[in-house]
Amino acid sequence: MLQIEKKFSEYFPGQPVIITSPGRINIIGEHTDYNNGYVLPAAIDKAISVAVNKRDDGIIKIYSTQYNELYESSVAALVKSNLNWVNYIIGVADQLLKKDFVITGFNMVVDGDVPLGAGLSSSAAVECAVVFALNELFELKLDKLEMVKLAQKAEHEFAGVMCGIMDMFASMYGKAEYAIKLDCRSLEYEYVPLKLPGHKLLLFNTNVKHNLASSAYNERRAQCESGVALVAKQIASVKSLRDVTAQMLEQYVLPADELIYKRCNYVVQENLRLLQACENLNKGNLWELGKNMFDTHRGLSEDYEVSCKELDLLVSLVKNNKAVLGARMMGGGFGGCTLNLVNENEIERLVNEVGEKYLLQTGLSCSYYVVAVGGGTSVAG
Ligand code: GAF
Repeated sequence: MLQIEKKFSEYFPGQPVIITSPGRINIIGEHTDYNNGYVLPAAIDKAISVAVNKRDDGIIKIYSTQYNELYESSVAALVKSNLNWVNYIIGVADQLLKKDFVITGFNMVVDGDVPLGAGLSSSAAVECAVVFALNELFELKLDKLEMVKLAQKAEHEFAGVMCGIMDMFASMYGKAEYAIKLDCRSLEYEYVPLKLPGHKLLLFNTNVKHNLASSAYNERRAQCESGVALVAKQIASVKSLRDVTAQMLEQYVLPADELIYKRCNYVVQENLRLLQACENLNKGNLWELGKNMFDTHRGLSEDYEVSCKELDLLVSLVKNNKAVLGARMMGGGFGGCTLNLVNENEIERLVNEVGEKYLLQTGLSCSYYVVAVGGGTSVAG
């Protein structure tokens, strides 16, 4: 019996279905998803699981093993909870109800090993697990893309972060050993083999999450939209930064607003960089791929300004290390993890060295994880 099944039987009667949904990394393509650009995420071998069965009395009961808290509400009276973790779950139920699906109540246990607040999308993993579970339980017949969109909307409305589609897409569509090259404009995607002979992807967790994260995220999104509006005044066919070139930015945005120019130029360059990075990955040019990652970090830190001193420190500590091909902050920013492409024989030495220096300079210890790329949301077992 799985651990989560045992927990479920302590709290609820009956047999549950169990769904697991992974966290994600992103090789490159940061802050491009809500600008209709490209991303290159992959699902990881750390996941959120939910065990769930149906009730017929209109009641929802949820127990979180990570928080050791029990939540209860009636389906008819779902409102935002002051238990933050709950909102990612009932936000999904709320979206289903808004689409007129009938949810008669459920019992649920949530568990998982995606580190929370580490920028590995534990929230998207929860949302995908829940929408997948409720789809199974109530036979809603939603396809994967519908579930992804619904999970994203739940995050917008119940968590208040105007996130793009990347995290949910990666969690739902993940495939072992592959990254997903997703075009966020057309939603066409392609699995790209993540062949890194002799190398591994290593995450360093700053173990900080600055408060600014969600307000700054929404602000960056608005700044990109302002840039698009400035270009669209001149070229009506422009709908997003995906339709904008560096030259258009220089011509129409730079004279009007330097800060907006900096933000938009980062996004335009990042899309180009992702295409180069995919080519480098396909050709096995790992040093070049690593260089793309360092360039992305510079852009995120200096132009998009979503990094923080802890992330910058972790990148600078590995920058001239021969064992590290590339490193960058990953995800929304203001904390969480850096992603490092490293020589697999040097990992132990590297983590000791970086850990010591990070502690010395910040007073914090950093955790690390060697990432394996796993499959997407599915029924467990
Ligand atoms: C967060 C968001 F949820 C994603 O949609 C994406 O924008 C990412 O930040 C930055 O690339 O993870």
